Amino acid sequence: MTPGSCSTGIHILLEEIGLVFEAYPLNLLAGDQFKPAYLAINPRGSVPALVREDGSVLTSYQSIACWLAEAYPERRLMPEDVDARAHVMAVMNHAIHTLHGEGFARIFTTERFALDESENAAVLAQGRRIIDRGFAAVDKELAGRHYVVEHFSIADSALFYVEFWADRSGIPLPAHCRAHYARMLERPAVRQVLMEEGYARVFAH
Ligand SMILES: N[C@@H](CCC(=O)N[C@@H](CS)C(=O)NCC(=O)O)C(=O)O
Repeated sequence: MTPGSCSTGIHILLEEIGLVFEAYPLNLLAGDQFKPAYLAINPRGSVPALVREDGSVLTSYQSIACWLAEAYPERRLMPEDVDARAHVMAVMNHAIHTLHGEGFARIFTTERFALDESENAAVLAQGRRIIDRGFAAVDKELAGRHYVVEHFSIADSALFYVEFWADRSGIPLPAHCRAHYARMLERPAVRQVLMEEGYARVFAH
């Protein structure tokens, strides 16, 4: 895991379930994810990765989240209803692929998208457009709801980490996303994770 990264969403799920686990922080800016010791765990060189008790490894947000939901069904991280499950997958993938992978990735790792420095401003603007449109789309789906579906699910922790990035980056969230973010910040597991990851000040506002 890396504090304040997408692994924060998985960290929240682990705390919501109440699992006992050890966290190994990676410094992404220093390139820890490309060191052989980590590539041996996750050849894709990204966080999150989860090493299970039998030593087997799960990588990628979605696979870890889905496995946790299946392995600890009593926690109801996935709804039973088939349509609600499909909606959870749709919103989770939207947060991870569109908002994170296409939007925030352009803000945080501009150099990976720009052919040279002259394109930086255009890439940043494109990232911001994708983020604004992406949140506007989720906002409609959140209208009249406390969470993505009737109760907290694996989609909410994914949506939370991109809302958290918006907050940290000064990107205004539309009303329903803002309310969802505030609701998430009230959850004890979310507060605990942010404290552990060094973001106690988030509660100041
Ligand atoms: N789609 C991936 C996204 C993972 C990802 O992009 N993680 C970022 C941190 S938020 C990362 O490890 N970046 C390191 C790098 O790209 O060098 C997933 O589902 O896990």
